[in-house]
Amino acid sequence: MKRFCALILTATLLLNEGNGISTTVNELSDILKKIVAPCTTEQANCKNPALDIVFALDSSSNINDTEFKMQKNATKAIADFIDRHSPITPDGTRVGALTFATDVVREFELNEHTGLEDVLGYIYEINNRMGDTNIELALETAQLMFEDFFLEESPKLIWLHTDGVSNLGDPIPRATSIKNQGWTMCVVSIGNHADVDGIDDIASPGCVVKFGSFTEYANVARMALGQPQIDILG
Ligand SMILES: *[C@@H]1O[C@H](CO)[C@@H](O)[C@H](O)[C@H]1NC(C)=O
Ligand SMILES: CC(=O)N[C@H]1CO[C@H](CO)[C@@H](O)[C@@H]1O
Repeated sequence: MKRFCALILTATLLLNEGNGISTTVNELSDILKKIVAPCTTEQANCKNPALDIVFALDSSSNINDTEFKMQKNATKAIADFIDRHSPITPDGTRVGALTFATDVVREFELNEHTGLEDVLGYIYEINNRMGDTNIELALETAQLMFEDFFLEESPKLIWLHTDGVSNLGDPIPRATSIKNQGWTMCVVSIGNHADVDGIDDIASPGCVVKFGSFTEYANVARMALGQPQIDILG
């Protein structure tokens, strides 16, 4: 009980970081559960599906190395959360990752790492780069990553991070076509954005999460997983 109260207190304190309204631990975990574990307790013969997930990490110039590390830490916590509900196995959930700046690097493919530890290790190895914020190309590449190792039966999720508004091309038509295929687009928005509407147009309904900083995102993601907060200095 004491621990539970401490958790609520920390969650409330976290809300005050940054100026916008941040996503809470409960909200983040509800959003993730709805996607990765759609079965409710009332559904007797429901089996949570194996998913295909592509993490898109923003590595544009305005993200420094500390922030990029926090972005990776948060991504690892999200991967861990997903694995608990929908295990990453050779026949189960598959995870790929890309980084985007002016260009895009396919960091690892959906068929490359078939266990949580491997996925976490390879997320850790991803390097920060430099450049603009090309969300359009990130989405196009994520779509290709699904198509190159296509599994009809697995629901698709793009978990895209960005700390800025896309400044190369228009991502909305691509996002719309992805959503029209029945795939889910979630956007993690970091910082205080003028163009919040743009982000809402990219994301699937109800799948925008917002944090004042990458550290806050990492802390909320870890708390959703039931892990202690990280040292801010990392
Ligand atoms: C990185 O950015 C964060 C947030 O803007 C800032 O607090 C931190 O001092 C920066 N770190 C470095 C090493 O520049
Ligand atoms: C930069 C940073 O805070 N890294 C942390 C990420 O999470 C692991 C545990 O999963 C910590 O050990 C790192 O210090």
